[in-house]
Amino acid sequence: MSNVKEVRHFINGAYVSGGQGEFENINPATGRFESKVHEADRNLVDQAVAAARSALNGEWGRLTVEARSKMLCAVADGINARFDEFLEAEIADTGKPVNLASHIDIPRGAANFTVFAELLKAFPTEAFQQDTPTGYGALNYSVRKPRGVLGVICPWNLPLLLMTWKVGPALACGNTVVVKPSEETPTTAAMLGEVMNDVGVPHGVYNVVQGLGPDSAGQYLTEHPDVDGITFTGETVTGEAIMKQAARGIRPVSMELGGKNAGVVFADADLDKAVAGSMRSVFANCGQVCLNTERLYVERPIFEEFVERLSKGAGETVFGDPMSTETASGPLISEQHREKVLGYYEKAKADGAEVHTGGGVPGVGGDYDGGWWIQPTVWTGLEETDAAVKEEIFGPCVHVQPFDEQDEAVAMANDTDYGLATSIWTENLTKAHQVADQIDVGITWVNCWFLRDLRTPFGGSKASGIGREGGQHAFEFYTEHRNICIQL
Ligand code: NAD
Ligand code: 6OD
Repeated sequence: MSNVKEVRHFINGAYVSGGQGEFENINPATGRFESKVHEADRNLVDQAVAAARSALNGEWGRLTVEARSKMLCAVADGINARFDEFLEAEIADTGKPVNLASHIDIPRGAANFTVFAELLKAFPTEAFQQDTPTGYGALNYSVRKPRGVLGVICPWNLPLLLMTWKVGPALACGNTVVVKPSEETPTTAAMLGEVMNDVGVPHGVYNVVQGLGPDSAGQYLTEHPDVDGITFTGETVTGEAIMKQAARGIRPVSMELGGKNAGVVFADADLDKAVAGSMRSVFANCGQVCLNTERLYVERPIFEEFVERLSKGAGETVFGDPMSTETASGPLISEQHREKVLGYYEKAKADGAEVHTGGGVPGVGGDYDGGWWIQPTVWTGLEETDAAVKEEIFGPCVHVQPFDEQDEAVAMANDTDYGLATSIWTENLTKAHQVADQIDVGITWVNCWFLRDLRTPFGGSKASGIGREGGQHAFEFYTEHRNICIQL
């Protein structure tokens, strides 16, 4: 028997093999083969969608909110009971450091079930008694129905967290799902199927098809005529393709897309906090969080000191074994992605950037020399129109630009097609409120980054997305209102 680890589809409560071939899952920290992944064909996607439809029409659709809620809390407990297994699988697929995955990815992945399970129980139904002349004395009430069978398409940067962020509310609302995890990070989505079985989630409620995007599982799923809606997180350009694929049959989409996020640092900021916070907002997860800052606008009196301290911090980054608590940065996700990011490093230099730190590939040593490591990089001196300042890079790099006036900083922060996130650093509350009001993004942090209560809305403006997920805002996508009108 072969010792090769295989990652399969999970359909109707069981692992399923086969499809239109296989692809390799590579460990980004070492560049070595991790597992063989089965790639779904149209037939397997049909099977997964049929299983989800049948589960929707079966026992799952008849469960009370209370019972469903209890089951989803058990899913969260099930993830936590196998915390170390999920942690190891996520680290093997992404190379991210254990400190990050154990504090964010896995616990938040589990919390995505409890939060939505609890929220739904308290969600009200609206009713209006029309006693105006136009209402003719009628009682109107609306109930929320599950949208149906949902296609869930996920990225690789926070695989379990961003997948459960959709599956949690989808199941809480009574939908059934077919998940297509990223081809780079297939493992934890498949493992979650085992947890679903262990806690008694009916077969077919949660299905996973493995594969790529175009001409593969992603496209087959999003084009599938029996899928009632698609929730997607990934690149803006992929979002555009998926919207076209979803247009057939007028299927609704929820889109969480890319960003080119700006941070604004005022001279009155607590500099220690602003530097430490910007270190996280720029370099966390090796710059592979949609919310990472890739542009910093720093008020001129503190500009030089800020650049020096940020560059020093970045230059001291510890690389190495992702399972070591000493390791601060993991690698990029793939060789192809590293080529893309290094391309921006070259382009920035050619465009005249001053490189304060980084700009290349670090020597990590030992087992890790074959991985997709990259140096955190700080630039100044670019034009606002240069590619490294305009385009989403999704790597550990930032351009820092001085400003003199608040309005100038706001104008530069807003001069982008994207509108996902911003961080403002100031001790002046009035200034913080003013700038938060003026920057056109879905989420603004003041003197912090990546703190968000799961009950609050999340999503982007402009090319960063359509719709809001999070808390009860997610119910707008995951349910449909049905209005019932009774003549009194
Ligand atoms: P991606 O768009 O390349 O891939 C995302 C998923 O879409 C993958 O599962 C992929 O297989 C699938 N896919 C690709 N083409 C498809 C098609 N034609 N039809 C159906 N599915 C298709 O994104 P990525 O590289 O995995 O992730 C990084 C990107 O995601 C960045 O742009 C980042 O900003 C964005 N992102 C956004 C958020 C957010 O919440 N706004 C969160 C995380 C990542
Ligand atoms: O956990 C969250 O709040 C969230 N939505 C994270 C998104 C990360 C994007 O890469």
